[in-house]
Amino acid sequence: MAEKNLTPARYTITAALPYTNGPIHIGHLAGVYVPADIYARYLRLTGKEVAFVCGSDEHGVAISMKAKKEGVTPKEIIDKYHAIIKKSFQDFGITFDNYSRTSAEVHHETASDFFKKLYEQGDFIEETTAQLYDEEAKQFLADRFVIGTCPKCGHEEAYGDQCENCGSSLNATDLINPKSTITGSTPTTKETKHWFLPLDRYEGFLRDWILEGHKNDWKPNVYGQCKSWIDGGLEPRAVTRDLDWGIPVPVEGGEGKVLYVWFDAPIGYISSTKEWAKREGKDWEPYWKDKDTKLVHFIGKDNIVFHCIIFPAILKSHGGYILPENVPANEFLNLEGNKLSTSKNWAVWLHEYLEEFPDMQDVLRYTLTANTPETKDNDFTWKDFQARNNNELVAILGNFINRVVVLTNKYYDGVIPAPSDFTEVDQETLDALKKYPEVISNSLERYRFREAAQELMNLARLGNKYLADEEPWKVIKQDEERVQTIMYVALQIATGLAVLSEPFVPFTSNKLKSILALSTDLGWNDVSQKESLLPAVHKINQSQLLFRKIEDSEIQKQLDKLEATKKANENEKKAVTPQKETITFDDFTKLDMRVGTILEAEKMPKTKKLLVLKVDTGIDTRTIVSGIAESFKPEEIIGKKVTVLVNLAPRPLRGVESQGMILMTESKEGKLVFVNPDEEGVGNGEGIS
Ligand code: B3M
Ligand code: ZN
Repeated sequence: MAEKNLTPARYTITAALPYTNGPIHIGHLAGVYVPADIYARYLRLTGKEVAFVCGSDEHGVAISMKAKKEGVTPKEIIDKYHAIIKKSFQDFGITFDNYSRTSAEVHHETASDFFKKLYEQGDFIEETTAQLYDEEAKQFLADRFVIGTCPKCGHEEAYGDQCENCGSSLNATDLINPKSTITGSTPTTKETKHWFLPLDRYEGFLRDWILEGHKNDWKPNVYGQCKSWIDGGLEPRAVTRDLDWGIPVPVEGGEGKVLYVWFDAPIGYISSTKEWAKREGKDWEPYWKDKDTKLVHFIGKDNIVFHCIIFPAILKSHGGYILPENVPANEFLNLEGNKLSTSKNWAVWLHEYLEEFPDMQDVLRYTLTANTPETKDNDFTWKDFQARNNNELVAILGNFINRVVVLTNKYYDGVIPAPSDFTEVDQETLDALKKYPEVISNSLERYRFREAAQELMNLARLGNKYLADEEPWKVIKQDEERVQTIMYVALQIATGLAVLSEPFVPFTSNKLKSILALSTDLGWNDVSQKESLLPAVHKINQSQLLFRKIEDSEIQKQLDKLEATKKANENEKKAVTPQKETITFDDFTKLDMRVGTILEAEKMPKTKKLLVLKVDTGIDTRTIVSGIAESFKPEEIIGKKVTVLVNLAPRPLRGVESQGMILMTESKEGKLVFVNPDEEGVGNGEGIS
């Protein structure tokens, strides 16, 4: 039975290692990195010893595929995206104690040592089996090199190692109707040796550790997935691959093979901790081997099987390691009602957001926290982003702070006034303030980040209500002493917000601390324990706006950007419509295509799409009706050279006989364009062959 760590000596917090096959988007942030950072910041503020580690996941087929697609080497791909990802995390205020990368030497060593230990202990099954093979590409097909129908849930684009729809871990040979993603061909099979982790042998351990030990404290979505896999029957999983990119298999017979990326990647957390400890002059082992360490993995739901079943089995096999106390996996975030997609560019990319909304990291942090997909998939909309900013950050938090600071400077030149006797309301308000560290802690300790952020906003609401009820701007006229007490109480709330907001909106918290000239590093629990957070005679600085209003035009610009992406994707799909049936050369020679010039153009009355054109075809001047009115104004195409199919049988269109066809195609944005011999010197009547 798992012993619950009531007062951990230290915390090891891990965040899923992002693949370096693309930048970070809001789905990654909402699901993993913002919650993990909030939790790590909060723990540090409560005085806990924390190792918050992450790094780039640089092996695996996803990298090889991206490299093939971009015509570069995998090394070039990982170097490009490792740098982009690492910088964007830094700029966004994600406070990893270490951000490493799995191409680092320390990781190759650590992962190889893990494999060798399990190999020497005889924990693997060494077996030659028939694996999927692409005869055209002369390559074994594993992981993302093959897609097919998931045998568990029927999802038609499951990968060789995992189904992202139901999260199941798969063997490629499990897929129904597999297709190579390299050539599109149907794979054959070919014998090859691999090393298998016999997950079935860990059933007893997993039942006890998870199904018994964590039935009350793991999130239902996580517990439920683990239960269904364990009840569904665990099978041996290959932990090596026939690939040329990855960590070479470090044992006899491993030539030309590498470690399966999901064998090495989670060990990357340990490597990153080692790298950090070495730099800080600390010992890494207590963070991974001491039972008084609390280990928490922050991941998305598609990584549950690897973090709750496979990696713990590897740690258990190796021996001497602690197991995760919790794996609070989140569900997925969608964007404007559609699934986020790197390949379709349907995303809000972090590095682009930081360019387009400079110094507004906290608006995105707060909006993503408010929409964390904790128990079910959730949706990010730009309208909600604007509303969260304008109606909560500006109107509640920003407004309260601004009033407190402006009035303190106006009445007392920024010097905190000494309070006289507190009224009952004053005392109730101060007592309520002192409860907030515990209120927010309760939410955070249960990984309820949305709830925690709303409780923080409730503290700002408390401040606004207190000022609105006490009305210092009116009372000042008849009772100056009373106002001193009112402003003193309000300033304590403002200081409480400066401290408790740091995990959620750290950039704002820093700004607020400098406005309040807060020198001491007040801790989380000081807000409930200290008699006075901001003592009388302390002098604060001038007010500065914490947030600015976001205008409709800024949101519209983002929506237009997504609309253009949607159109491009539709055209991408359209552009690959299957080729028509083959025709003979004789068929082709029947087409008589000539260069023509548009002499006249006018809209066809009562239609949206049709223009009536007069075209000089070099043979004659004829009328042609063309469905281009939504892409061109009549006046803008007079004189335009065009390609005309002149021997198309005439046909009546809305009462006008059209004698031919002008050849058009469509741009990625969905606009019609002329198939156009616009070069100089091409005369009308020229045949087009
Ligand atoms: N690279 C991220 C993903 O599956 C994967 C996480 C590894 S955590 C060890 O999208
Ligand atoms: Zn599935």
